[in-house]
Amino acid sequence: MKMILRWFAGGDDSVSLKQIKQIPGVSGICTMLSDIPVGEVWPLERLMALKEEVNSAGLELEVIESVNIHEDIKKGLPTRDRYIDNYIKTIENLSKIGVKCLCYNFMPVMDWMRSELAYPLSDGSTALAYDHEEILKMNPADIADGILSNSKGYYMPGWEPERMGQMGEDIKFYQSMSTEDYWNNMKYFLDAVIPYAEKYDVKMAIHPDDPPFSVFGLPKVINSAENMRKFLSLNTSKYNGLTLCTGSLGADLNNDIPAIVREFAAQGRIHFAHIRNIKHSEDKVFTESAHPSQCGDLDMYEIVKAFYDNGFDGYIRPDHGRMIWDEQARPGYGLYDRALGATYLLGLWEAIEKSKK
Ligand code: DNO
Repeated sequence: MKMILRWFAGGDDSVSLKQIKQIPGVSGICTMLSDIPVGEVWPLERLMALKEEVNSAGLELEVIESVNIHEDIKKGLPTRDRYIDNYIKTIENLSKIGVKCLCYNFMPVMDWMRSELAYPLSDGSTALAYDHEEILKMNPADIADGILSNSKGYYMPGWEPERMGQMGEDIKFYQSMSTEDYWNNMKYFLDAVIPYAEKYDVKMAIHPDDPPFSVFGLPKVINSAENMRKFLSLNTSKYNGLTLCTGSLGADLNNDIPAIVREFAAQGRIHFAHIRNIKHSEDKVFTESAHPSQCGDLDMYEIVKAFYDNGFDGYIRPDHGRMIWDEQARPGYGLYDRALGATYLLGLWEAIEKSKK
């Protein structure tokens, strides 16, 4: 297992590589080139410079999060082949700089979604929060505005402003698409890309839908054990795997996260884990919380143990943190709470490991 942190390249992060290097036990980072338009090839020279920057801070760059998927692929349009070819060229370039794992998602139109980015918690910190009723009262453009205008000027992953103008039309398109067609488009993508992921030794790790239930009638597919089983059976290569995000899946109270981890880790199909905790006040209403079990609904000991017991040898990152100690940073991605999260998760891992000896 390797513990990493998400870092935003190109001067778009309040957190420095030097600070990340000083978190005990963190060996590397995951990042992305957020200025390359979705669907275009990531140039090798840019990737080599990125690797040099990360390595010279004493950190590894073995994970990319994310190379986003062009909507034409998700829609199954004839133009998808051009974007799939570009995706394959990007995988080849990533392999040349030593990337081993590629996190991506297959969510239609919008990536993750929250109703608030700075919800006040009782300890005086703020956190990302979700309230389904609130979301349904807004229209998608308002949600995009809310996220982009509260991002404190940082790029918000998955919410590229240039795509937002298209949102209304895209949503209509997906509302009239059957979920089965959506699965077929996913299989088409996997069957085209996975052989190259194998060839270049880059493990593909899909991120679950966040939230894991439908909003605005959009198809949601990576949201439960049953659907993840279906996803993994679409293409049975080990290179077709999962980013197991505990907070995304945990937003559906029916998901038993330790059981899900046990099942898919034992099959060697989890390549990357995003570990965070959330606290529900009612169904589909939750705030993100600090990582420890006592702060949220998820039992982090059972989750980490499920990874350990099933031989997980991929990457883990503490996921979103609260904003604490007056930090000014990208919502969810400050330094302090994520550093506490990494330390806590590493502590659990060490205790579980030593208890077995
Ligand atoms: C949000 C992240 C997501 C995630 C993508 C993976 O903070 O968890 O944007 O990176 O869904 O493609």
